[in-house]
Amino acid sequence: MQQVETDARLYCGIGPNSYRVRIFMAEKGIDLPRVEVDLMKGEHKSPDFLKINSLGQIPVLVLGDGTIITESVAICRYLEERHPEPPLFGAGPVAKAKVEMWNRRVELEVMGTIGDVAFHSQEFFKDRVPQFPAFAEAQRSNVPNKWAWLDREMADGRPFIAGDFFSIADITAGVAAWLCDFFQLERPASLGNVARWLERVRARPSWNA
Ligand SMILES: N[C@@H](CCC(=O)N[C@@H](CS)C(=O)NCC(=O)O)C(=O)O
Repeated sequence: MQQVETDARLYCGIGPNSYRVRIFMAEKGIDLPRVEVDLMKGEHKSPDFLKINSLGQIPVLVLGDGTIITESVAICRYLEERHPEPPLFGAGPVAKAKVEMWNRRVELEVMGTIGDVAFHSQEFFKDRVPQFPAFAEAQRSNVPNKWAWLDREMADGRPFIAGDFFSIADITAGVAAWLCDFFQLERPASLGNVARWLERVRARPSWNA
C-alpha cells in the first residue's frame, strides 16, 4: 500500500461511507493519513468537526492546502484524478456514463432504502431526521424488492454492476449489502445474480479495508 499525500488528512470512522473510500483506496493500492472520528462518542458533532463539515458527517478529506472535500463519492473522484489506475469510474465515454448511472441507481434505490429504515428506526439518528417509524417499516418491506430489482437487472450475466469491470458502483452496492446485513434486513437468498456478484466483490482483497 502506497502512502500518498502525506500532508492530507482523511477523517473517517465506522459506517458505509467511510468504508466506500477505504475500499476505493485499497483497490488503488493507496492510503492517506487518517484521523479516526468516533461516531459513538459524537465526535462528528463537536464544534471543531462542524467547522470541517457543517453537516457533521464523515468521511471528509482535508488537503494539505486546507481544501475540504466532503461526500464519499467526491473524495473518490478526487483520488481517481490523482491516481487514475486502475480506473474505478470507468474508462471511456460509455463506461464512465454507465458507472455514474449505476452508482447513482444503487445509491438511491438500494442504499437509500436501507438508509431510510435506519434513519427512521434507530435511536442514533433521532437528531438527524424527524423519525417516522411507519415509514421505516414500509421501507423495511421494500428492501427485498430493491435487491430483486438489481437481480433482474443483472440477469444478463454481467459480472459487475456497471458491466464487465469492477467500479465504484460495486463498492456502493457492496457496502449497501453490508449495511443490509448490519441492520438485519432481508436480501432474499433466492436472488442468485446478486448472490454471485456479492461473492465476487467480497472475495476481493480490498473488501476488508
Ligand atoms: N452523502 C454522504 C453521507 C455521509 C454520512 O452520512 N456519513 C455517516 C457515516 S457513514 C455519518 O457521518 N453519520 C453521522 C450523522 O449523520 O450524524 C457521503 O457519501 O459521504
